[in-house]
Amino acid sequence: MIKTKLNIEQIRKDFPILTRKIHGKPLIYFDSAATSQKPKQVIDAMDNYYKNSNANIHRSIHQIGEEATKLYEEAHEKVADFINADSYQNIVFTKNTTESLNLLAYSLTSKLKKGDEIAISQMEHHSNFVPWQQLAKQRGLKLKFIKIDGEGNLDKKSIQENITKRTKIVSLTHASNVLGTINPIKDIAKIAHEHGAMVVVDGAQSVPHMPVDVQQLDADFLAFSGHKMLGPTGIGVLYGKKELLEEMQPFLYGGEMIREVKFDDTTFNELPWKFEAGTMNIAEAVGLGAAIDYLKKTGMENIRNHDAELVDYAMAKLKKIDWIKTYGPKERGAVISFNVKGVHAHDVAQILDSDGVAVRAGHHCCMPLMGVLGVPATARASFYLYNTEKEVDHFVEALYKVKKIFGV
Ligand code: 7TS
Repeated sequence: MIKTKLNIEQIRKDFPILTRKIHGKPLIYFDSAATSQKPKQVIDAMDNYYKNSNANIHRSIHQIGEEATKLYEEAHEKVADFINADSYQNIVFTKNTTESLNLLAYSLTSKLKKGDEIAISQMEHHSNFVPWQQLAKQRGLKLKFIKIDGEGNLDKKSIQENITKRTKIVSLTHASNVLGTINPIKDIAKIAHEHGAMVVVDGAQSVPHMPVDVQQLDADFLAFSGHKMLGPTGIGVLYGKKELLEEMQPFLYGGEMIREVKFDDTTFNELPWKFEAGTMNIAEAVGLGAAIDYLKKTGMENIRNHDAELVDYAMAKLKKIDWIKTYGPKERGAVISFNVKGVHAHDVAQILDSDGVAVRAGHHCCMPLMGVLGVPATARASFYLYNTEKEVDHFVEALYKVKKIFGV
């Protein structure tokens, strides 16, 4: 039985899209790991910004220019507070997690030399995989993979084996978008730091769903996306320790990121603006700020508990069905990947959709992990604060339609 402290019916009223019908059925949105829905508070904040305060930032003396700058800078402060960073100077706005991780792979290059090692894991999303793989190829570095065990947790022995004196960067997802695994970042960071390596955390699936404290994790960098945490698309975050960000080369050059430009040289702006070249996504930053207000008001512990209760509730039902296989450990975040025996995940997703249930199917941008699991694809239900036990019941009923149609 769901014991959550959240008033879900009240929360649902804040999300206009949840009143939609899909093929004549109420929308059951189980795809928040791909992108979350947006509450009216976020939509209104952006609308209000465009209607009343739209101007470019950091350059205009006029009133609305100052208002826009204040809103944009406040958004950095809200993010800093949300993840317990020291200050807004640790918070770089990017387009998304992918850009944050690419920024790192590009800007950390000067700290790496031939033969250095980067350790990632078998469960990484392509955005925490391909940038390091390509960097390794270009610079003669070695990319190492921490294995997963039979349950879908990082294998302890493999962690020890793959973090050595040669390791310069350990880059891991905090929560897997396929298995739901929540990785012990704090413990791994300790091992990495003892070996002199930097720790990069992909927080795309953790920051939206649980309290994340960069000091407690001792992460050197943390990347995440606004659109998975009730905010708009087009805004992401790179948190970095100040001394590391100070040492790093800018990723993009141009307007706004400079202090002084002469014909023969340029000095760069202070943090975080050194990494924010050109006109940024101002309205999206305002929207992210409003999303953080919403999450804080709701309480990240409450959201984590709600997710966990829904996952447990759904897993208990799915485990009883012998024609369904689920993937990942018991202790997990807000995702359940599964397959219906003998049916392709895309077919499962299509039949669920005809019943109003939106799930994702495919490799979830984790092709190497699919290879390890020995499947081409999975279907995935992912939950968030607006989902209910009743929706899970409906989802399971819809799975029985898949069974009937495919004669499983
Ligand atoms: N890292 C993880 C763990 C993710 O789940 C995702 C997106 C990303 C990075 C990239 O985020 P982006 O905002 O830059 O695209 N994951 C998913 C998913 O599971 N389904 O769609 C996107």
